[in-house]
Amino acid sequence: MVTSVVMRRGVLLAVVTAALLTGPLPATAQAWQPSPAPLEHLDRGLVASTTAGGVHLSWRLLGREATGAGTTGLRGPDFVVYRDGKRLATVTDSTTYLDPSPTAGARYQVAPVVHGVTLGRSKAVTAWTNHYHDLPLRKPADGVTPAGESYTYSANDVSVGDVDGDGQYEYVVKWDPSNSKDVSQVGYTGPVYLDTYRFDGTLLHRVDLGVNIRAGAHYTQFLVHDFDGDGRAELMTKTAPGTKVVGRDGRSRYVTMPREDVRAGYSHSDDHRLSPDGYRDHLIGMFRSWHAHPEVVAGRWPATIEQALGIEPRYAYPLSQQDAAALADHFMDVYAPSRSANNKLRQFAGFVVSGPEYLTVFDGATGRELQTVRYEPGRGDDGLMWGDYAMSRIEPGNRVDRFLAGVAHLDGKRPSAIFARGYYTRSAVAAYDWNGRRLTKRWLADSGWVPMTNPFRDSPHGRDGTNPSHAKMTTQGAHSLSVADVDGDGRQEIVYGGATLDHDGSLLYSSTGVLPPGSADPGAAVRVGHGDALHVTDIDPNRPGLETYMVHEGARSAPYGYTLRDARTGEVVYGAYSGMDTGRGMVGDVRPDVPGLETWASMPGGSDSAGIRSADGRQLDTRSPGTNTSIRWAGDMTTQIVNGAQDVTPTIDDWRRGTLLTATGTRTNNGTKGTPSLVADVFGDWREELVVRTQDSSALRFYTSTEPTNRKMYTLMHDRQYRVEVARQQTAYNQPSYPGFYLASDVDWSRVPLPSRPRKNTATRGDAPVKVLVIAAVPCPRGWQAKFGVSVGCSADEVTRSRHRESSTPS
Ligand SMILES: [Ca+2]
Ligand SMILES: [Ca+2]
Ligand SMILES: [Ca+2]
Ligand SMILES: [Ca+2]
Repeated sequence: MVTSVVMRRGVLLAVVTAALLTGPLPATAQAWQPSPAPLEHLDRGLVASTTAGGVHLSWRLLGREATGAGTTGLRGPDFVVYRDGKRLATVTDSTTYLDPSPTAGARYQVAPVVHGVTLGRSKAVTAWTNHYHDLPLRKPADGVTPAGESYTYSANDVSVGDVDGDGQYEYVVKWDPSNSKDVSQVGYTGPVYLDTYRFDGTLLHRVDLGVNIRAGAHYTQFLVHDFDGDGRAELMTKTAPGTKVVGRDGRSRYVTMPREDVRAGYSHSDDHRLSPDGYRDHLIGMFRSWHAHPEVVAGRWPATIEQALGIEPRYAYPLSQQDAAALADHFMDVYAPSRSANNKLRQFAGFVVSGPEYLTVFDGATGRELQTVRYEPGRGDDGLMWGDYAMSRIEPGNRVDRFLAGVAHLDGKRPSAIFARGYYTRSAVAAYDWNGRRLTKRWLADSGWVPMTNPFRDSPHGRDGTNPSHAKMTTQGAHSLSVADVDGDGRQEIVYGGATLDHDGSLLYSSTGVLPPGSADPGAAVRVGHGDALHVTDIDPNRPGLETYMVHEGARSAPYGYTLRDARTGEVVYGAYSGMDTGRGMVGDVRPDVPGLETWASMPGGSDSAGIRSADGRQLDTRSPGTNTSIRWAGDMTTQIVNGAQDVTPTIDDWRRGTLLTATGTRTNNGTKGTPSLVADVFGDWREELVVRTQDSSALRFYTSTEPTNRKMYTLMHDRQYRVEVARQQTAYNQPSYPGFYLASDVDWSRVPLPSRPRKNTATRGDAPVKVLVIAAVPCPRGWQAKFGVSVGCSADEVTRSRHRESSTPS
């Protein structure tokens, strides 16, 4: 079957075989690999930085410009470099150039040369006055909490998207108050703001999340991505009553509350933050309704609070206000401290455990609210059902308020937004599609509640949830998530720590291991379990497919301190028991003399140091590099590490060569995590920029690598996995972003996928090849792909603009 598409006077006219329009798609058509999503439309990304040796220029090779493999990089257009309109050089083997004798105020441009024809020049740029660029920020005013504590702001995580469709990224900056909290820490926080800036520092809008969203790494996960394919990125995040946007006109507008919430008496002036007295009242209310709790009614929980707390019967049920108050006081002053001296519930303040929870899509350019829906799943309670009262550490508002977010091409075509809640016990992941008009839920993968016999004394971690299809998702999630096509069918999966959700939301696998001698329960088969660091890419190019490297927190209850697993099956390739919380781990090409990416984990205690391991598990060194985050900085495609945390100046360090950059005057974020605001290929060549805040948060500082390179590679943002990994970098404990293929110093260029050529479908299909005409240059009009089926693709590409290109769908 042939689908042909012609372009006439700028209007797309589709002439499609009648069967496609009038009848159901033939079986073979339904088995076709989905058309890949259009590549993000990016401009040339030319930047010029001033170095000791001259002006260093760096620009993008776009995904569709790469035409094949060479010896040190991909083939593609040569580039002519212009200075003040005059031809300066032609660059063939990279997308960088050093002008050794620059003139003051010179304007640089580059233009690709395709088949001997010089195509359009990029926008002209002048050199930065330094080797870095500062984007000035508008720091929010200091504030004071209801408890009288003052707080200030510093710039925190950053995400990027082209919000206005001009091919240049804008920067969404999360402002973190100095009193932001981990979910286990009590106290009030200042509100969180999300600012959107142009690269020149123009503030487009500010989202003020308001008092009902607590500040901290686990609360606000913000997605910046073009979800509807109109070429402009949206902003999606969890919101609440009181969330408003301040636009460029200075006017502020609240998000839209569902009518039923307005009728129920909620308003944007609500303050649901608990005071210590408020928490006592909350507990009294919880106890007063104990007899009616579904778990009590069902006989799964003790019938009385006294039974649950292990004390003699004292009161009649339903509890009176007075009796419930007496029990609440007993709980806070006697029972809780008896479980742990750290249980200081009289000081419990600042948490939000009631009130509506929303998810809002904002227009990226204006901040206009596009749609607000209820956040799914809702908290249900203050954490009681989530096990927050069950363990020795009583921490209401903890497990219930663990949020993650990401972007995934679940259908192989359009990106969906992923918003998750919970990973220690109940674990739920929701996928949403935004089509420009409406948010629709694609699926909700939910483990269901983890059953307990007594919510005040139990060990719910590692126990199956009550939803049979996703029961084994529990306790596997990490403090981040990864998105990768682990089974090679063109559709991306959600790697939820130790478990992976298939593109349709079904549970692909949940990894387990056997507890070794010396562990909590030798011989038992248990989940690999939660961990703080997660990396998914082709770590070992000699093994088929992608691998997952993760560290695990379960100590003596976890079969491994770290694992390298087959990302398709979840089976452990190698790993080691640690018996303690193994908190950090990283992968990267730090030993170019050894094939594959190396792996290393922090195994506290000294003698049990994991050191550096090769991709196939051989120990290469007993020492290991840092674990805060990695960066692609060197010209030879090895991996460097960003070091520095808290008040330490960040550095970029190479395992063999030492410090390559000291980012004087800047700081990393998130305390000991020491994460930059962003590490991503946001402009210039394929290398990653280091984006950090200045020490006083007056600016975001961009460092771009000026190390010489002879590697020619398209922008990593044109790799689908890398792009969505950047979108999720901000989530909770920031993790590096990886492409969906092996990319390191010993890369086999013939195995680097070319975005201009659809990849072979590795799934077994057995269908005959089908001719498909792909139109380059025009983003698919909304709904167009759905209308004409999977056989038609559109893309944006400035070089092949207005050309028709024929390609063959993979068989
Ligand atoms: Ca833009
Ligand atoms: Ca959009
Ligand atoms: Ca897949
Ligand atoms: Ca592999």
